[in-house]
Amino acid sequence: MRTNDAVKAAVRALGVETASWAYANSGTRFKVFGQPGVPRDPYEKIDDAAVVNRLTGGAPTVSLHIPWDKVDDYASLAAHAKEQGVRIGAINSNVFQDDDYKLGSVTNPDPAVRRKAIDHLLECVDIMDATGSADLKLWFSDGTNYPGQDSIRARQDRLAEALAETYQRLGEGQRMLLEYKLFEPAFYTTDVPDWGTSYAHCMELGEKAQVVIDTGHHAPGTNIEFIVAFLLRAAKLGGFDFNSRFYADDDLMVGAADPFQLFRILHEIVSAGAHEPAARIAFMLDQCHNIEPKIPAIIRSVMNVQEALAKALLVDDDTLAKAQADGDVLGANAALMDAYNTDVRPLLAELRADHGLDPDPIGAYHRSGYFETITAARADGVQAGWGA
Ligand code: PSV
Ligand code: MN
Ligand code: MN
Repeated sequence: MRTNDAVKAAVRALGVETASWAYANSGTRFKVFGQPGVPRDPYEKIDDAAVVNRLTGGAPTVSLHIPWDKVDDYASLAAHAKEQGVRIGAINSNVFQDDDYKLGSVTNPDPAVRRKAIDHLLECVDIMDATGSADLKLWFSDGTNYPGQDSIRARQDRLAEALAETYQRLGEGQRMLLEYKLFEPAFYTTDVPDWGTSYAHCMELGEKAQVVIDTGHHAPGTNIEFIVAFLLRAAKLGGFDFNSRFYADDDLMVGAADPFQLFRILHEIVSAGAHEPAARIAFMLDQCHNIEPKIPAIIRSVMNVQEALAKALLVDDDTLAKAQADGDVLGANAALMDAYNTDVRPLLAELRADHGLDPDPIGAYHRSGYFETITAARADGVQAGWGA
């Protein structure tokens, strides 16, 4: 059983990666509600991410999405991040917004469209080089809406070709993280619909290719912790896009809908030692804060991951292992539930205080005056939104 100090040290070492687009205005396809103080450009998104990192002590990297975060000079953006005490995390490609991609990007039947899409993926690796990012995160909206629309097998061949060319471009220490999603925007077939498809392509590519699990991208009732355990065993888990969902890809705050699921996922992570930075699991957030204030929502999300991790670290491994070996079903289950039902908030407040942080990061944010400052400073100009 870990001591409280060991739990605190492990939580302290966890880096949750926040997403640049979560600081921008977002919405559903029905409406985007603008909020005051929202960043106008990628530099201001990084400023907000740095505030989350300073207040939580646990969000040292920021994912970018290209071209939403397009700038002239990526090295200067990375230097700005460094000045603010954060780093650039994953570079997310975006081959889902151009008119050319109506019938797909890398799996489009038209070779010229495929070329354009692959060139964008290669450009994202250039951006990784310029920013020091180690991860290329790929999500493809590619698929079909109607039976017979295109050959499912030919599309897999095109996907494999595009991935192979991009994989070849990766440098030393760089990874390709392939995300899957059950459906949407394609409604009949999706070319990377599930972890098995992503895993099979990653296996074919080599060790720099790993699967990323977006917790909102499964059919209802899917056992995500099983996927986590399977991929960890195969050394093919690259990271997470954390969020919560009630129905489909809701992109709500992680740990809001189902904190117990988050705990179960992190229990699999901890039992494989994969929470340690050396395991290189990217704990990313992929959320949209459509109606709630963004920065406090992201702070809440980081805290939710920290709380779930602390609970997972509190599982008494020896008791659990003995109960499992003895076939003691209730004892094994109790070992998990005892940890889950522990209130870890005082321990995490203590951890923050140990490191000179306010024990209450959201209260500290409200007291800091940052919101009033950005609301005044960013009153002019165009706020960044989904797709900008
Ligand atoms: C797709 O639904 C997705 O989860 C991918 O990660 C995209 O890059 C992201 O959402 C955009 O928010
Ligand atoms: Mn995602
Ligand atoms: Mn998604």
